[in-house]
Amino acid sequence: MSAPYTFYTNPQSRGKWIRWVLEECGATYDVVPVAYADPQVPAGTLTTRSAEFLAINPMGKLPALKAGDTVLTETLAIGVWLAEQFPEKHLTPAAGSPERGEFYRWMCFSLHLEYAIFDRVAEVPSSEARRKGIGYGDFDTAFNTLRAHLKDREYMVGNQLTILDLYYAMLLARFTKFQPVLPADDPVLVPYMERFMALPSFARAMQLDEVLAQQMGA
Ligand SMILES: N[C@@H](CCC(=O)N[C@@H](CS)C(=O)NCC(=O)O)C(=O)O
Repeated sequence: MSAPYTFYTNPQSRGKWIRWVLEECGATYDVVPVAYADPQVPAGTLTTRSAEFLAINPMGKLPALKAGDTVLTETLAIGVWLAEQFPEKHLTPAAGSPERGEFYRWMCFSLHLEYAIFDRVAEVPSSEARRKGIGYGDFDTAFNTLRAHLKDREYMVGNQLTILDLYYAMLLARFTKFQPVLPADDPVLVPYMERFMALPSFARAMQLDEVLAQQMGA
């Protein structure tokens, strides 16, 4: 019998986080490796520009997840939905609860932070006019808001782990370690992030992606 989830990924993509979520949830899933479109890729390889993959995600972007006839794209949506498929793991606050409202708040905020980071990487200058219109305001205010929120807290929302902690941990890991636009010794963000990277599911997910990278020659 086939697994309930088909996971389209590349180990060098945001799919790394979905792998972590799948492992944290204890999900059973099939993996479909997708190479980035590149003239060097051998003919016949499934890539982000193959018709077969574009039928899954017309954006030609990874990751994607198939569950029965349903296709999900957008990393955060996939991860939150997966968390909801495993209610026994309690990775999302109860629907309608005040914590669920906070969960949505910090979920949307994380997407704005991502673009604050990309703008910083691209050296997009901040200005008062830009700050008024752009969702994250400016880089320093956005990250100081996150720091102030996390300063005396263990978790992003409420008093227990939610899927958002894993999302923020991965986001912060990427931008303190691999594309370092945030300080590697940030006294609030780094200890927060490291708490979740110590989960066994993180090591398992990274190990599985390492094996996949070797198989793909990625
Ligand atoms: N909004 C999408 C972004 C996905 C995305 O940009 N994926 C990158 C890898 S991390 C990708 O597939 N890039 C290949 C391309 O754009 O050709 C999400 O959150 O999943």
